[in-house]
Amino acid sequence: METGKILIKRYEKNPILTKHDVPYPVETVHNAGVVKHGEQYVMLFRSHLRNGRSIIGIAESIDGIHFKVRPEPFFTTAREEPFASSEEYGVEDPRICAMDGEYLVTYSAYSRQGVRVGLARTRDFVHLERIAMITQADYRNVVIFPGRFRGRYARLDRPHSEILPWSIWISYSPDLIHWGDSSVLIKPVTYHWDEMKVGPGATPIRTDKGWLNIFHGVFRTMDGAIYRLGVALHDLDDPARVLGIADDWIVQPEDPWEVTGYVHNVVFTCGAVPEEDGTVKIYWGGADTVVCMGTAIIDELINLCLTRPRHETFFS
Ligand code: BMA
Repeated sequence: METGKILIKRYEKNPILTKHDVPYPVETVHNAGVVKHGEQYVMLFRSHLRNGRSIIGIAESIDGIHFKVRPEPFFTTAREEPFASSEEYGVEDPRICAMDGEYLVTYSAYSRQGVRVGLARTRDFVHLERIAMITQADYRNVVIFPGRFRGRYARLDRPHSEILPWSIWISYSPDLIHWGDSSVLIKPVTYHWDEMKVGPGATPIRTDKGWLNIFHGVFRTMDGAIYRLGVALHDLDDPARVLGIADDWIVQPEDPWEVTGYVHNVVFTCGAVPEEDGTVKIYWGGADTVVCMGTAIIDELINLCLTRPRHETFFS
């Protein structure tokens, strides 16, 4: 593959959603999970309130670009146990997985216990049923694969560790509630764009060559951290087998609303929608302040993983 080719075409009228599109008071509109539901694209997005805590809003669109935000948030901090005590500081960064006629929503839940990941389900994006907290403290970024592997569900997630830099792990579950058989798959690489941490981003996309995993990576500079997006390909039948992790990032903060905002120099994805024409719409938060969208050709992202893979791993 030609090196240096721009693989992501930013939508020319980015950002596609800002706080001014929201009919209730919020300070930001960012990290968004998006899925196709019937004829519509449904977006669940994170917003900061003026107390600094986050809630999840919902917006709908016919074309995946122009979204209309509903008058009320989709969900906020739970009022009842067993969820309330895990969500008292807010809910963040929703991911949506379409499976078996329903949508599984994973989100980060903050509380005095730390950060955990909650799982909820909806069939219609009207009623949301919380299922369980599916991690202990110090986990974020759970994306569930829209498929089963020898009868089990699989997810990517990102525990925090003082010893191993923030890395992407895989775990399995028979019932979506109890998870285990965990192993680490993708680690930061020293003096590389993801040296500080990596974490799952969008729900993995099934392709005929494998699962396309669009993740984020972070590099620490003297001016703070820079969040970028990268891609990896996982085996279709055995997602713990990583077929290739692209050496290059695919999106980095460049537009003014990605470089400057609530947290500067951030592009952060929670969702991407594959289209029938072989393209994918990737949604990312810009500077934790607005929602942006770009398109890519899925085969080009796969090629990047396979033809320009990183050879060095954290331990090599
Ligand atoms: C991460 C999360 C994301 C956020 C990113 C950049 O740790 O909090 O929600 O987009 O930092 O601030």
